[in-house]
Amino acid sequence: NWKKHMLPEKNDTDSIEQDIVHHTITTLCRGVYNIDKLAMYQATAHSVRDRLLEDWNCTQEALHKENPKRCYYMSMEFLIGRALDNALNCLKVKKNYKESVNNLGFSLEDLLVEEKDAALGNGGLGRLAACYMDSTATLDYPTWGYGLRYQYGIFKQIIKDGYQNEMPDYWLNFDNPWEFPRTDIRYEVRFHGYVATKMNEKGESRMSWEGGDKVQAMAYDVPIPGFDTKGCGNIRLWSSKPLNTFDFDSFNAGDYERSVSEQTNAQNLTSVLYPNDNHLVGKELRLKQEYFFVSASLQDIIHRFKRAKCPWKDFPDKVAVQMNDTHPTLAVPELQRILVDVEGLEWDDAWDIVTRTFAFTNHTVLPEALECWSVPMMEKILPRHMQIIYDINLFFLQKVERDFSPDRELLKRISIIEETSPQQVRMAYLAVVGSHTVNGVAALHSDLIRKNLFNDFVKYYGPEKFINITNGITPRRWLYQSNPALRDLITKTLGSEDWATHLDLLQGLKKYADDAAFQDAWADVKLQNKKRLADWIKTNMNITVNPHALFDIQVKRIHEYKRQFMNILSVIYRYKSLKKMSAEDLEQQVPRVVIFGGKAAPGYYIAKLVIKLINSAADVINNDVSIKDMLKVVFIPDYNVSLAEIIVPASDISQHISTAGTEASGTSNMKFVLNGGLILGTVDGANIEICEQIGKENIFMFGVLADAVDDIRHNQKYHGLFIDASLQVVIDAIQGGEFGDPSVFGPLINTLTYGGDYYLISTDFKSYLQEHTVVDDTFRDRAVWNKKSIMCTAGMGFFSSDRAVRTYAEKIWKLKPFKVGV
Ligand code: 26M
Repeated sequence: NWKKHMLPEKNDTDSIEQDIVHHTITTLCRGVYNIDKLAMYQATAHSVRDRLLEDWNCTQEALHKENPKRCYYMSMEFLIGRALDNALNCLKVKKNYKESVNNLGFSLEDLLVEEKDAALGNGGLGRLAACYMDSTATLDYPTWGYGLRYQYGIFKQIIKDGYQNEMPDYWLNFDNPWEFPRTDIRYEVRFHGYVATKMNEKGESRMSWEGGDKVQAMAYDVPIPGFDTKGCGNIRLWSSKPLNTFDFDSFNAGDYERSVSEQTNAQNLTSVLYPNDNHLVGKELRLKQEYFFVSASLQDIIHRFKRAKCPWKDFPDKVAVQMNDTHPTLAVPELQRILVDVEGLEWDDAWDIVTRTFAFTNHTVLPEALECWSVPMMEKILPRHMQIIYDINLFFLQKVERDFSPDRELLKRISIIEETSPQQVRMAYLAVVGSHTVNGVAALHSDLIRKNLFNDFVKYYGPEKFINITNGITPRRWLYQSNPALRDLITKTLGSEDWATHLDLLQGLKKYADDAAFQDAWADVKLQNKKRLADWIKTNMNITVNPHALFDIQVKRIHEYKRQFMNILSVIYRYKSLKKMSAEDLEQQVPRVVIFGGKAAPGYYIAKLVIKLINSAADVINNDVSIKDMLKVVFIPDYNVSLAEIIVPASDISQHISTAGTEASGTSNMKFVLNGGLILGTVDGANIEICEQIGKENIFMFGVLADAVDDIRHNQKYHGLFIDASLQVVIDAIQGGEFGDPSVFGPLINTLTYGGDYYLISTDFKSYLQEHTVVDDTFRDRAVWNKKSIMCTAGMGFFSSDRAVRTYAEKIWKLKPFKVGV
């Protein structure tokens, strides 16, 4: 009888309108005559989610029946952004929704911006996870994401007096139509306690983790629509809740307040996303979050596995787990613990299952970002896991010694435990030992981790275990959705929108690259997008920028290795040069708008000073009439996914200028080029592969190569640095107070002059300035520029996250698509 009531939703405009009105009255309990934009957004979102849920249920039911191998993408971060526009595009109902919403007296564009970003991530790593979920759904891979449902996402950045201030992002203030609380899916997670010995059913002696404090993990599901498929993916996010047991001891002691406050503590576990990108601060609460996440996810995976009644040895044939960096690495000792202590398997059999299940992606080589946890802290919070990690390490080192080399130095280097005081657990090493495959995220990065970070492991395991899978981005959000004008031009030119799921088809644009009419249409799209951004800047910041100027954009987390400092130094150099020019010369210049955006970790003092310098320079430059609008500087506050969707399509040049060898991949570089923006970049990360794909004549590259960096650092340390005249001019201007009180910037300038210039700004500055001149000269010839821009987009097929995810599925997960009946 159920079946006959399960009628599919209709997508004609009349039915859509009915549904929206229905949700307004019932779900929102609002009278239709006093409904505002927010309520209208919510009603619309609810009606879209109804349509999504049909696909969700269909997919999950089919998966349940067939029980194919599945992959779980474990990530502490998912930087999803807004969902409504994406869902409308995936379901192919946007046109009708537009009309229906119009008929109800609203504009869809107005409603889309009412949605708050789901900002459960810091930057590249979290956004990558979101792109991969889009692709696995679109390609019908049976993949689920697992993550945490933080109540506070990445902080909101406010610029006050030029400085960054942070405000909490309490994003769940209004109802969130894109999550489904699963009140019935709850698991207990233990902390602290002690280890006891027990007899199991077979009469064998086993360790048992007992006592301590328990909290509950409750599931929230976020449906992930695939583009143009009936299949629908899922991200399961865990929220901590107090266990519904009553602490009678406290109660009897009359300590009611304490028993309530313990409940609050339990809830606080998943309150806040740690706002550090590429930097570890070894906080106890963070370690607890990581274990909470891993424990709940594994219990859920095992629960699902057990339903099929397969033997344990088949676990790796049913389950693949991808660890997004080391943050979920506790899953390795946790699965080992469950198999040995709880399920009664022998150590070696369990370890075989563990190492056939997990794979690990490394996202960084920065030493300060590598997770190391102190042994005493781990012993206190996870006593049994600490024992298991010691055992894993012992057996591993014994094997290395026996099968490979008894060299004490090597054994010390390769040990999971670092012999500092206190001892530290090197999570990256634990992840390598517990995984069957390890990958880096761009060719250079994978080479570097094979050569440096994991060199001993490569020698021991052999090179096959360490592979490269270059990152990718979803063309649905990063072109189809965010750049409608370009999307339509491409679709018209190629004759279909198949490129959105087969990005290599963009190659078809190459034959129009010299076509004058096509170039004009192409340039017109770029101009429209620049106007859209200029309007945003005018409305939100009250700064006027000329859309015909060269838009030069650097938006990403603020970090010394990304060298926003070098960028603003070069801007100041340009400003000083403009000021020296005659009126005639000034007129001949290419006008520039330099746009910055990005958050600094709240405790990152130097990064925050960079933001201050950018804003102080902007103040002076933007108000100096003598340079005739030849230069404008804008720091866009609170850069996030939704702003990126407006900013990315509007670049002429985007900058990806990390010190060679420091940026693992970068993914915004791909987004800009896909949208016809040229790159000014260093020979680093995925820039190198972008260059290979689009041709070196279509990218502006400068700076020393990664393999020169160590020697230069060494030389600078012993012989001092060479500060070239152009850089000295800029330093003098700042120290001379041209951009406000110079003492403010003292510590920042010191990173160059007395700090040894670790990121080699003084080394690269001259070639950077030269390449800027090449950019200007190229921009003067509009036909040449337009052709390059077309060739950029046309060559980006490789960087689709569809390609990346397919590679993971084939090389690591051994996973086949699972198509739901149409
Ligand atoms: C770790 C411990 C405690 C708190 C926070 C962290 C942490 C959080 C995020 C550490 C690193 C984090 O992110 C690293 C990251 O985003 N790496 C970037 O990954 C991208 C996707 O692969 C690459 O494109 C970037 O080059 C890389 O910097």
